[in-house]
Amino acid sequence: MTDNMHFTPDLVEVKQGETIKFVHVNNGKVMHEFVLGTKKELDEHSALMKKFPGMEHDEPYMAHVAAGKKGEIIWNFNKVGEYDFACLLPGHYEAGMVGKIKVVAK
Ligand SMILES: [Cu+2]
Repeated sequence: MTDNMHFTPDLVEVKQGETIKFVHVNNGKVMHEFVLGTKKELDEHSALMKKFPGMEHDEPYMAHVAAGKKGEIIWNFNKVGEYDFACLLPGHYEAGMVGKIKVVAK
């Protein structure tokens, strides 16, 4: 994660049934987060965060990573499809801090 609002890589291909450990390294000077979901879920979540900027949120499908720190999520992908991940901090999502996960049949 970087302050130019980018994830590297921003495309991850996974085989159905695989369990992936994502390790997030924040190379920026501000907080970033990694939230997994469908595009629709992320859009809704982003709107909510704009309404309640101070909202505390922490779920198994997200990691908040302070500047210079590391975060981690372990996720099992049991459904074929396309999913997104994004940093939903206000301004970051809009700036394009998103990536894609393609889950393909094995
Ligand atoms: Cu961010």
